[in-house]
Amino acid sequence: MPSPRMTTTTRRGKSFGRWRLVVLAVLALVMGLVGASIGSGAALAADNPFQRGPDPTPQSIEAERGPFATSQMTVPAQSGFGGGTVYFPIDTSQGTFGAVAISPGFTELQLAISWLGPRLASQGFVVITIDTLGVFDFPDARADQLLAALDYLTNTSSVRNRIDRNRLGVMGHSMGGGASMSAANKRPALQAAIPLAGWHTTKNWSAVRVPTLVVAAQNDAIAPTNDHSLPFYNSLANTVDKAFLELRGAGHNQTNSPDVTTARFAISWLKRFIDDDTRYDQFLCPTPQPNTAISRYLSTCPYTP
Ligand code: 9J3
Repeated sequence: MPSPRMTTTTRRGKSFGRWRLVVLAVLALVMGLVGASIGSGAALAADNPFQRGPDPTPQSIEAERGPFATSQMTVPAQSGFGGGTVYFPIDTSQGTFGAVAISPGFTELQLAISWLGPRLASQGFVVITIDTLGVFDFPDARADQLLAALDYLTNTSSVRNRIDRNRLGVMGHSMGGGASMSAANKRPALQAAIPLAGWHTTKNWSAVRVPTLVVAAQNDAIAPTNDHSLPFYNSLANTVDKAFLELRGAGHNQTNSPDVTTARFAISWLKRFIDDDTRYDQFLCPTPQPNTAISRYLSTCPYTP
């Protein structure tokens, strides 16, 4: 015969079991709602506050223009760099954008890299293509000028409020590419560096911590791949997110006019590392195979989460 104490215990047990059922039902309902909202694009966008623009496709990263309408303005020569052109998305409804400064090479003016201005800005970046103080400036001087251009963009320019000062990158052609390596070395807070047919007397960039995409030209007689881009890439630590893209059949000046392969990978790299936008991982990893446009590709895929 059950003791009163056991009866009480049983009653409390039943009572607790009922409450537990209610609690579990409510929990299941809440988790179901949370799960449904995680599955929606809106919640994913909110998960990464830096994501800009619609889901990318192979067509969207190769297109002459991305989803953002852009405007541009001329910057007169400054104390730290020779002036340039700023290309920026007109839309201010999505928050700030990352920014990229781009330097031309030895004897070149910004015209050599101008095509990248609207091409990258229309994907959701503020871009400044610069002239250097002197067309004969060497890479380390160009590096200081890339950094001065970023400081101008974020501190002084009329588009400064459109820019997230913590999400900046550098690019450049030839000595401007060497400058990109040097700038990454000087300013580890940069989020991306992309030298194009880079040229620098320094081959050891093992101190660089900035995610770096090294773009080389297969038939480069001015900055031969094996003397510049490949040693740059190999010297970067394996713990750094990095890639090496060699453009098949290309000469030193391939990237001085619109190049779809360069655009495809540069856009993906800037999106992935300046915007932390993992929607672009699909274009970077697994390591792309050689094809009609790519003679060699090396990477440290998969990249840091
Ligand atoms: O910026 C470049 O095109 C590098 C050219 C070059 O060979 O410079 C040698 C002094």
